[in-house]
Amino acid sequence: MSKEYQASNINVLKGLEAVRKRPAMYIGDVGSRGLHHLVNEVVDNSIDEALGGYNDVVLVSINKDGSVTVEDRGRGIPVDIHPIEKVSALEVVMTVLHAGGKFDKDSYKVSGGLHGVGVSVVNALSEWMKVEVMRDGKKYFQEYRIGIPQADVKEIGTVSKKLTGTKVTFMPDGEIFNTTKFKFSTLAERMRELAYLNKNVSISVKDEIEGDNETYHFKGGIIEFVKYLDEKRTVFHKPVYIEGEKDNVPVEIAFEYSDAYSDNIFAYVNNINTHEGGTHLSGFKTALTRTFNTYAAKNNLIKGAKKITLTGDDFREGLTAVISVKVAEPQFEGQTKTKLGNSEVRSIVEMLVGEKLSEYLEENPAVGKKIIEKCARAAEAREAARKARDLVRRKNVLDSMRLPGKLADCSIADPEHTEIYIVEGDSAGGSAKQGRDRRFQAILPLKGKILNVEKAKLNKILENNEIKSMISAIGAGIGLEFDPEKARYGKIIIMTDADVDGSHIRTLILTFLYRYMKELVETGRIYIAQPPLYKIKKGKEETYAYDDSERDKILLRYKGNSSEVNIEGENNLPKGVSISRYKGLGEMNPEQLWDTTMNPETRTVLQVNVENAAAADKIFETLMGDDVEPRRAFIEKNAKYANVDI
Ligand code: 0RA
Repeated sequence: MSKEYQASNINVLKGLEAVRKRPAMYIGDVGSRGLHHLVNEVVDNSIDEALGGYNDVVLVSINKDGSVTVEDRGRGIPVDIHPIEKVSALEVVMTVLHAGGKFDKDSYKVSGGLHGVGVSVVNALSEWMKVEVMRDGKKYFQEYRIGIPQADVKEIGTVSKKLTGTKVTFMPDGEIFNTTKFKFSTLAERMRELAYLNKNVSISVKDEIEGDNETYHFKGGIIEFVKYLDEKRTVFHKPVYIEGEKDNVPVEIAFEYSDAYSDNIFAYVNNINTHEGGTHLSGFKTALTRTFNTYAAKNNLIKGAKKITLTGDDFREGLTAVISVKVAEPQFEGQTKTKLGNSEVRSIVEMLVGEKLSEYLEENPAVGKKIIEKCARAAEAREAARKARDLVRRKNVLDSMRLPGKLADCSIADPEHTEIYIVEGDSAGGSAKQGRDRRFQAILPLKGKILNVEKAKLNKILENNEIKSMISAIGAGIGLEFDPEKARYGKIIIMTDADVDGSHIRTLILTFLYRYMKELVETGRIYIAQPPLYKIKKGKEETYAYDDSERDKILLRYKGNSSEVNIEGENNLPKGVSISRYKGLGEMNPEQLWDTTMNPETRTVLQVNVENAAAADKIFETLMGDDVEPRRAFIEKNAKYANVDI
């Protein structure tokens, strides 16, 4: 059967082959990110069913064998014979590129970015895949290997007529992916986000290997989302909620103000986080500024000796907002294809927000007054900060022409090829300066504590010496004026000791970069150096181990596999072998530092990425906010990942 099948479906095979040949074109990359994208792709289909009102349950499971199952209670993929392809529609959806959407024109299909490539792509990249469909009182089944059906769709039983749905199980192909290990927390974060954005759906995730499980169902939708985002902040009022639809574009917005200094606006189109913003976001911002200013003027709410005009920035300080729009044919633009381009959406959002927010303010004057007063205070503070910054500028400290004295710059100027190591402590800085390749590696040692930017006003931040040197070394400004094009280095590598202090300093630096040079984080230009934890010596031979398991492997090699190694007692070390644990970078001489941590040929660096911006925001808030207890709990739970895997 299989051979005959292949011969008659040559186009299908060609399509699947194209996906396997260039997987990155379809799913972004073949690392952990691309791997998790497979799950999102299947879940998107279940959510599409929910958007149509046909589904309210999604179950995601990491199975014991490492495969993933996504199950829903939607209509079930149709199984009737497809008029053109002459095979079951189920088989077409599972094997033909972009077939899924063709059945169902009315729904808000996601057609940009990396989403919406179709389940067939997941199928093509899976060692095997199994699908079960419940429809019309029957249960159907089909199985595939690297996308190729192993038999026709088969009826395998009967179920209650009312019970419909789809269950897809797939094993990612180890020949395609660098890693095939799914991470519960990555899946759970996305499912939580989806549950906030789709209030009618209950989404469960479980990990049969690690034993984790979570169920997310938020009846309050994005109202609960903003509350969750502001959980650790002091808020000034209950969330404002705006909902409406115009020209077939449903718009949903929730926002509130807190005592935070930054703004946190998360804008979604068809459940995709549009990191780069776009017309929906600009429509919202314009309406927010205009409506509040009109309201303030009308009610004479801005007082004080000199009348200040409130700008958009003033109305966004401390603002936490979630914008969610559904667009039938979204155009995604920008570097990472996460910027909405549809121009009609700007005026739709602008009009809806203008109208509904004015109404809201008329009905809730106390909230209106609080917000205006808060934003007026923000304007005053901004004015003070501007003066402070001008003063600093005049002193030339922030001037990119004047580099910090501690910086050992590299000789190449092209950021394409250069990197800067931000190093904890002068002594490690000294070793790094001597050990580096000075052509393309710059070293900036930082001494003492970096200010916690999560808790300080901009003018205070600009007074901090360590922060000033980072700003001028990188040379691209900060905050609203930050211009990633101007960054003097391609990679920014944070190198701190492998101890608690080092991890704290690393988090402080990351927080600063995330809040004030966000694009660098978003475009993957921030890295974390990985110095070794142990040096193992036998005679003249020295080996480095970067974690405990690596250390044990090396020891086992020295000992031979004859007996177990117990490193707890030094006495049990193999004969002639000694171990030293590095306490800090300063203990390594320049050559060692180069060999183990800085040589691009041999080092490992961890790239910091923001897979999920809402989760990252929460992490920084938890790590750097006022409450000690959640921070302690978080660090204990995530000791290894806390600072890296944001
Ligand atoms: C094509 C057409 C219809 C539904 C689906 C695909 C569908 C796909 C997936 C993938 C996972 N869960 C899914 N649920 C549904 C429309 C069905 C109809 O018109 O009855």
